[in-house]
Amino acid sequence: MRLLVTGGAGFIGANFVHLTVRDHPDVQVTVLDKLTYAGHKESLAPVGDHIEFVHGDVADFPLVDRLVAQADVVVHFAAESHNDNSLRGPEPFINTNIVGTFTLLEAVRSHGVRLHHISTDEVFGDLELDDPQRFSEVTAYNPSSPYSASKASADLLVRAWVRSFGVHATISNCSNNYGPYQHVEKFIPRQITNILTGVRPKLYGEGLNVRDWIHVDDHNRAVWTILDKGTAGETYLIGADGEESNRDVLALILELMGCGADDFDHVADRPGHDLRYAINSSKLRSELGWKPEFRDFRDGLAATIDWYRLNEAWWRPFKDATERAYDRGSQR
Ligand code: NAD
Ligand code: TDX
Repeated sequence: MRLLVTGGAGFIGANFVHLTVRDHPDVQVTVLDKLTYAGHKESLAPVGDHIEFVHGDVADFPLVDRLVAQADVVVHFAAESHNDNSLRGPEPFINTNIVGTFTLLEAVRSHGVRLHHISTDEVFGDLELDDPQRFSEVTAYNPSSPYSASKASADLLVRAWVRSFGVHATISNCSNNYGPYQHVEKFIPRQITNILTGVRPKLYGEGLNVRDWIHVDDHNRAVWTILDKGTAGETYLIGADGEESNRDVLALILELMGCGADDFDHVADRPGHDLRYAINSSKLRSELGWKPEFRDFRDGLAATIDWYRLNEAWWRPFKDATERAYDRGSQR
């Protein structure tokens, strides 16, 4: 199989390429990545000899058309992915997440190539803390931020291309990922690398917001399950029953890293901050037989902390610029 992976130099995409090279050695992988501030070729160094890397934009139609023509399957991770950036400057989110997905859809339509589109639970908006319902495949779209609105737009384009043009596509909406190679702008790596560089961790507001954490390898194994067994036109939600408040996650990081329970700062809350995400992944589990392998969040988090301790050479070059961008944006 010839597999085109967009955004393969980012956090989830790079972990997906590692998993693919390890578990599916018969698959020929080409990565298309623009290497924005969030893309790092170094994240692909361990598998560099086993893949082809193309530096380019998913919204560049001639390039995408040529690469898609040479592929059997496309897995589409490329995106602007950070909510705080989408509040500071939404334009790249429209270009990459919406126009980029449109570009890819036109190419897979023209060449009859299968597409798996990677999306997020944020398209559904948020839940009350005590809501007994979780997000499922039938939950209505209600995105809150420019980022989540752009991902929702992309999902709707995929659905329309399936229905109107018979494009062979599947969609997955996953909850918050953690693990190695995640950019230090994101909550968990930001706090770990703050502690490692002597900066106090930053908790937005009171930290009562809940995220549904899943290890990135469990997400990527679910994507492979959908590639192997999923039905064209279907959407699958991916989650590992990992709900935690931000306050509790930070408390665990502080404990695991030997800090005091109060060694952090409360900072201004994110405007429009979604309160709670929670995924019901029973369709993926019952129809396709997937289940997560990381069952203990504490163990997964401890392993992630170790990875950041051991891989300072990977994150150090962009740590200071990330914190400066936070300083420029607001109190955060
Ligand atoms: P990331 O920001 O770490 O990586 C994104 C990658 O896409 C980078 O390598 C970047 O260079 C590349 N890219 C950006 N614009 C591009 C363009 N125009 N053309 C080609 N490449 C481009 O993001 P991530 O956290 O790995 O997220 C990957 C996907 O998973 C995204 O679609 C995101 O919406 C989705 N997702 C993320 C999470 C999460 O918790 N991080 C959860 C659910 C879904
Ligand atoms: O310094 C921080 N302090 C803090 O309290 C940061 C960076 C975040 N937070 C809070 C905001 C969120 O409630 O932590 C939570 C997680 O924040 P992010 O890591 O920015 O993730 P989130 O906004 O939940 O979105 C993530 O999950 C869904 C990914 O970034 C998206 O790409 C994905 O679609």
